[in-house]
Amino acid sequence: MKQNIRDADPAELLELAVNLARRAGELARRTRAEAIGDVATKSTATDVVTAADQAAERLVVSALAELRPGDAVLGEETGASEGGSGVRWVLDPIDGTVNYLYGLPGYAVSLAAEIGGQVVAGVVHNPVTGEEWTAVRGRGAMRNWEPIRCSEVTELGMTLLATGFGYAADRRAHQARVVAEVLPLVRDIRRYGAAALDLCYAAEGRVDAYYEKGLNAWDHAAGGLIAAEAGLVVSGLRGAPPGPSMVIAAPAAIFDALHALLVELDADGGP
Ligand code: LIP
Repeated sequence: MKQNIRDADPAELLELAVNLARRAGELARRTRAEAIGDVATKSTATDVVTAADQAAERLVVSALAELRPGDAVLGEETGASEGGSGVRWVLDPIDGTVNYLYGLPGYAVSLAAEIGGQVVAGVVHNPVTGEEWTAVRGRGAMRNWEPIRCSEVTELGMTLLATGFGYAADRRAHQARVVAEVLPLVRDIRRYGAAALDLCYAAEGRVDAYYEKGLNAWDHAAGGLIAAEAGLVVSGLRGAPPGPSMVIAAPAAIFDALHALLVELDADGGP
C-alpha cells in the first residue's frame, strides 16, 4: 500500500525508529571485532567508515523499504533516496565512528523522521550503555522513557560546553582558534566525538550547551529535536536554522551570550 502524509503518525514513526535503531545498534555492537577489520576512508584518512556502519545502514534502509515503501531516506553512507509519501528518514548508522573504531562507548544510532521537511520524531540509541533518547515534536524529550529537561545555567562563565571538530586539517585549525578563545570564558569544554550524543547530553543537562560547525543532517536531525523538546534553543547563527555552518544547542538564559561570542569569533567561518 502506498503511504502518504495522512498515514504518518509521529508517535508511530517514533515506534518504528526505536525498533530499527535498536536492531542496527545491536548489529554494530555485536559485530565490532570483525567490522573494525574492514575500514574505508571518506573525506580524509581519519574520516572512517567501517563494515558495521554500512551493515547497520543496510538493515535500516531495507526495513524501511519493506515497511514504508513510499518514504524517502537520507543515510550517511548510502545518500538520498526519493519517496512520494512526504515522510523522509534521516539516518546516521553509527555516529561517533572513531569512538566505535577505538572501542570507546560513545557512539549511537541516530534516526529521525520528517513529515513535510520538519523533523517530528527522533531516537538516539547507544547500544553499549543502553541509553536511548527519544522525542516526538511537541511532546517533550525522554531518556529510557523518563522525561528529561535541559540545564538551567544562567552564566556563560559557568557553562560546561560540548563541541566537536571536523576531519580536515584546515578546518580543525580554524576550530582550534575559536575554541582557544572560548575556553577561558566558559566553565570548561567537553569533546565526546559524537554530535548525536552531545545533543542528548545537553538535552538532559550532562553538559549545559553544545556547538559545532560542519555537521551533516544525519548528525543532528534526531538529537536536535530531542534537545529542543528538552527546552534548549537549537539553531544556527544569525537566525539560520541548524545546519552545516553551525549547530548551537543552549538554554535560553545563555543563548544570546554564546551566540554573540561565536559570531564574534567567526565560528561558522573558515574552511
Ligand atoms: C562525528 C560527529 C562529531 C564530529 C566528528 C564526526 P561521525 O560524526 O558526530 O560531532 O565532531 O568529527 O563528524 O563521523 O562519527 O559520523
